[in-house]
Amino acid sequence: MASDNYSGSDIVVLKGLEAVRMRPGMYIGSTGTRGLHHLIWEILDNGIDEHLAGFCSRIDVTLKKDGGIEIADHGRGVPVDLHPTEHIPAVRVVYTILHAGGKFSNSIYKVAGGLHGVGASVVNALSKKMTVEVRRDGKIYRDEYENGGQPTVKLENGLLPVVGKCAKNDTGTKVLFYPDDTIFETVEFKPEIIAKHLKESAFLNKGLLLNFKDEINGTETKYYEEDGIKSYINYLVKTGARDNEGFRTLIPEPVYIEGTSGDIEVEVAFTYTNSYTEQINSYCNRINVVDGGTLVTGFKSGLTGVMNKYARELGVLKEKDENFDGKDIRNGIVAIVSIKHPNPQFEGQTKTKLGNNDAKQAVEDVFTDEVTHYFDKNLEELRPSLTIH
Ligand code: 0RA
Repeated sequence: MASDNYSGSDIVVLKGLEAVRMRPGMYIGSTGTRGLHHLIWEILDNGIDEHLAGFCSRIDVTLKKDGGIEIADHGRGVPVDLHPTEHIPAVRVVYTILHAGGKFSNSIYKVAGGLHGVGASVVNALSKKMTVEVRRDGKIYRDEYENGGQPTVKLENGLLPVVGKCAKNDTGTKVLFYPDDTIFETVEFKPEIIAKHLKESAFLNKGLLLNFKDEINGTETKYYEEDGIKSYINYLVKTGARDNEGFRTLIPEPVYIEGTSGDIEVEVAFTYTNSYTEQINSYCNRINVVDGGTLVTGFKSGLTGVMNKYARELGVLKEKDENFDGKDIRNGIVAIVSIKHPNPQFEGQTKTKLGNNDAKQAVEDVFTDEVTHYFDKNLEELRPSLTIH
């Protein structure tokens, strides 16, 4: 009987998950295609956190023939020991208790805003079936849930039974789930949406291998970007092409800089093209902040300052000349600004704008210092580009 599976905290568990099922939009934005795919990103983010913590270099995403989706990371494996206050296995806490995810995140750069980081239990709440398999210490454990997160595995002294053995160094977490078709308008995952997201994730997480197996169409694709956002710039220039030849870049290779200011990590890559527009893509803790905010303001003021400084040093601007306007300096730029912030404040109606004031200063400082180094080292190569066109 199901009642054997329940402990004292189960009422709280079911109430939390029931709240998600009553108002799914509040947790994942929509019950359409976008919300449906958000479920995948939510589980994937946990594996990426494990990569950021330095324990996972590969994640496999598999679209199953029966419409389910499986995300297998090769990290340490979610802990399976007894949770000190919930009295159920820690892994079951992560997948059934609302907002428990954050406590388990091992990254200091938690994804606290917008629709991200709502936790794996939200995915479970919105699934008709979910299986979590953990490999740790040479043992395999499996927990299973149905109808929105109700556990079906009987615990033994509060713990999950061992269902198999594996090599000691074979560790990780594999999550397979089937979205609930009574909640979503459609439960059909779109391979092209998954592929695009994995490609973007590979650019934003250099050194992480993302393997996508589409069993419905019989294809397998690997996404891996050694050079991270620097390669992303080349990709954006190529795909943003106006004609068959694409935009022409005005410098041989994108400029790439990284550095930290306090506990804020900053990465910027940019190039100049012969287009008349500017494109600045910004990310905080890997989330695309499409409306920019303080991190973009910091980048812009850093760029304006550095460019004017060099224009004067190189004599492009004479003493009597006024400084170049920021807008003119950004003409033709393609840039990516990516930061990691321990306490991001996502603002605006859609939570797609960064509000932290310290992010502006951090980006401006790191950018100015690092680009100054970069220019001093590469000035001969860049000199032809620093003249007025
Ligand atoms: C905290 C501690 C440990 C592992 C994880 C979190 C973890 C969570 C997830 C979620 C998806 N995949 C994951 N992989 C790992 C382990 C700490 C230890 O081994 O000492």
